[in-house]
Amino acid sequence: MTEQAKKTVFSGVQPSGAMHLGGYLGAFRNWVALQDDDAYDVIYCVVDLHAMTVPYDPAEFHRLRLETAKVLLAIGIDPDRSLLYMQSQVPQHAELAWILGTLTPTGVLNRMTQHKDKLEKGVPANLGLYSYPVLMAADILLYGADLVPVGEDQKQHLEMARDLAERFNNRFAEVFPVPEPLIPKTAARVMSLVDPTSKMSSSDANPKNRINLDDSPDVIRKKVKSAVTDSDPTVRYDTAEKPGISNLLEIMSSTTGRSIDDLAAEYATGGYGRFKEAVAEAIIAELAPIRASLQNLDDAEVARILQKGALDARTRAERHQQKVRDAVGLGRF
Ligand code: AQP
Repeated sequence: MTEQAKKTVFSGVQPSGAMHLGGYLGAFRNWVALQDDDAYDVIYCVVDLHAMTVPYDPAEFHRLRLETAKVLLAIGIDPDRSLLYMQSQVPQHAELAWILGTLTPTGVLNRMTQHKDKLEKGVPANLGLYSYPVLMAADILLYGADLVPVGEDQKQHLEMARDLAERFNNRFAEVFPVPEPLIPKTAARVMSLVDPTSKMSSSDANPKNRINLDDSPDVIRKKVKSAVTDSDPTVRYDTAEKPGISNLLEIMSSTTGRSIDDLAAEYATGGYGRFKEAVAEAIIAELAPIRASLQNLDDAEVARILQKGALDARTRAERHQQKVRDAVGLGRF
């Protein structure tokens, strides 16, 4: 298939902490599937500018940026088939965010739930956090992406990116395709193991809330064993009454490829202990190849891949961004 006939895919991940099973099942696994499909031209980014919207330690942040890229490579992102780079090394992201910001009504930003959730958790209010969805829209639109593989938590932001593409096209010129989200049917929102009514997250202070992609089998068994459930020992899918068990069913369905009904029928009786053991083994089997690949990756090699990725991404971004500048009246003299 020619490059032009391919659909462009874009997605990003924040280097905000250990990468976990939620992001993997909700998004990264789809990243690899799209890379392996010849119909798509795929671009994946470590969105470090986004991660600066919450308090962080610069030295730790520097390490996490490289570590995040490393985990993506271990998951199966292949730099020969995917464009992989660091957001901050492509200045066009910030430039487009400014332009899109001038088209964003503050009323729309006020309705975004993610920054409100963060403020409730004690993150200091700042302009970057507030305008996070505008930068995310810029990330996606910068390459004229058609498809964005994300978890369900990003649905509202994706809607805003679509809205901004349409606003821009109507106001100036047809520059942007209107991107579609790609959200998996199962495990689109993996929940915390400690509080199954909130999502599994790298920013949660309690590390037991999540399974990290590099957790050892023993740690995975312990975390699943202590996952919060309920006192009725029947395994059945009911997100209102049994959020913990429903979450484990989704995880097991997504990691084994078996349907939730099938799993619920097999584990309905026999107690939570037996079911949890099976869930833990399914996760361990899914993550084993990632852990093994991680051990073989060398920091210098990852840095080299990111440097090459940034060069290619700058060239591509600049090509598209020139159309934006021309459309808004910022073209060259
Ligand atoms: N729990 C989840 N279930 C399904 N998908 C998820 N994603 C994240 N958490 C889940 C998806 O993973 C991609 C990367 O998201 P991110 O970089 O925002 O991940 P994070 O560091 O885990 O996010 P945090 O710490 O929870 O930060 P906030 O609070 O900012 O979201 C995305 O496609 C996301 O949908």
